[in-house]
Amino acid sequence: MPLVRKNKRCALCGSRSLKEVLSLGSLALANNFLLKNATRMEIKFPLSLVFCDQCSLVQLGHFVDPKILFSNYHYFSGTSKPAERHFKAYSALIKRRFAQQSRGLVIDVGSNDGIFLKNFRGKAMRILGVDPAKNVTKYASKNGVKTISGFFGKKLAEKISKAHGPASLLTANNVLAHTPLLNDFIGGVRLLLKQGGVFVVEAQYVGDLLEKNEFDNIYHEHYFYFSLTSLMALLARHNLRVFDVEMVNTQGGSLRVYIGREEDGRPVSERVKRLLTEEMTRGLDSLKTYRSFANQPQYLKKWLRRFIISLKSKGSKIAGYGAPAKGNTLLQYCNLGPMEIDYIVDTTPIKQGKLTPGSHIPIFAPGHLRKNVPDYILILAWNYADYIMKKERWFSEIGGKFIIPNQNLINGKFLPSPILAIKKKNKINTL
Ligand code: DWN
Repeated sequence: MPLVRKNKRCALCGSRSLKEVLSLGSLALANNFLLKNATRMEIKFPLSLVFCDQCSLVQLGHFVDPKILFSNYHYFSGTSKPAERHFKAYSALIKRRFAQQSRGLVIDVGSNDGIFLKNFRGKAMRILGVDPAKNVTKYASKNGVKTISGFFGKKLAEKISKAHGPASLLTANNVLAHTPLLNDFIGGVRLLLKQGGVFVVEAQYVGDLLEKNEFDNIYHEHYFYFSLTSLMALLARHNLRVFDVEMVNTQGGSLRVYIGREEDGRPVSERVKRLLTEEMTRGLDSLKTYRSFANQPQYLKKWLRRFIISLKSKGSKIAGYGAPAKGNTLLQYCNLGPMEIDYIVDTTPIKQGKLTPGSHIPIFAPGHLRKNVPDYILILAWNYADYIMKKERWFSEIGGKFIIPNQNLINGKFLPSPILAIKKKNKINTL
């Protein structure tokens, strides 16, 4: 695959009828953190969304080669305590609801550092991770999770089935959006899933992206932005049936979708029917809906830039909290660099000492914050804002202020200026 290619045919249904929805310009890769002397070689790639009016799948206008994105990866799920908690609760729910399947071969595709699978360890359980990022999966073995390195698809599924047998429980958490060969991936799932087996997918929800203006969740790793409608269109092509769905609040709002083989005939829950109806009502199957979202990002860009620059003009020091991939879309799109954001702190060792992609802001370990106390903290990992503001409440107690970038949008209406969040007695007040 070339470094980057224009997406000319829908990755789900093959239609050429892809309509541009929005463009965020050309940005550096969101997880390509730089050593200080490497800024000159940095490449930027076009970042835009297109909509397939045949199957309603929202997808990127250009696909960057996944080998560049995922072979040496900077994202370790285990560096976020709330993520640890989420996957522990999620695995407990799965073990309760699908006890029999959890006693068979459990495979997690995109298993990262084993944060989810490690909760399935136990004498009767056979667990197997699959992930292409060798620099991350070596940490999985420390979690007692055996991992096969590689990009999942039919070929690897066949190999795994031959060596380990079919999977009774297959999961893919924040993975489906990251694999450009969607049909090969789901074809591999179909091949590997045992009769009566269950496939569970967690994926960021395009409905939340639109409603909460979470445009910073758009970056080159996320080739696709799923609705239940588009996900079901994909699964139906492989005789797989969604039998239940729930909304979860990770990553700004995600779908958790429960899937079985068509011939197993699992009854479809009311929640599936309700969400499909809601998506029709909201027009998630119509180009107009996405086109009307297109001007939201620039609105937030205008306010956030103006707000941050006004603070800097008064001599304020501003630190970023967390160096998430989403933060690198936000910073680049809003043109915020080291002149505006003095530094960023992040718990991920591999990110510390480097610069953020595109915006080139220095990243330090969390301890740097107390030695260089800022006036404001811009929470770039806003999906963990409550946890972060609680953990760093010393900062608001000394009069520091948190800025949560995407909470300007309250019930679909923009506040006249970015929200200044001060946690007082667990209530966010705006100034
Ligand atoms: O889809 C994806 C999600 C699941 O994870 C991947 N494409 C890449 C990645 O996206 P992200 O980087 O936006 O994910 P997070 O989980 O929002 O990243 C949080 C970042 O913030 C991490 O670098 C860890 C850091 N962090 C921190 O420094 N202090 C997080 C917490 C909770 C903290 O207290």
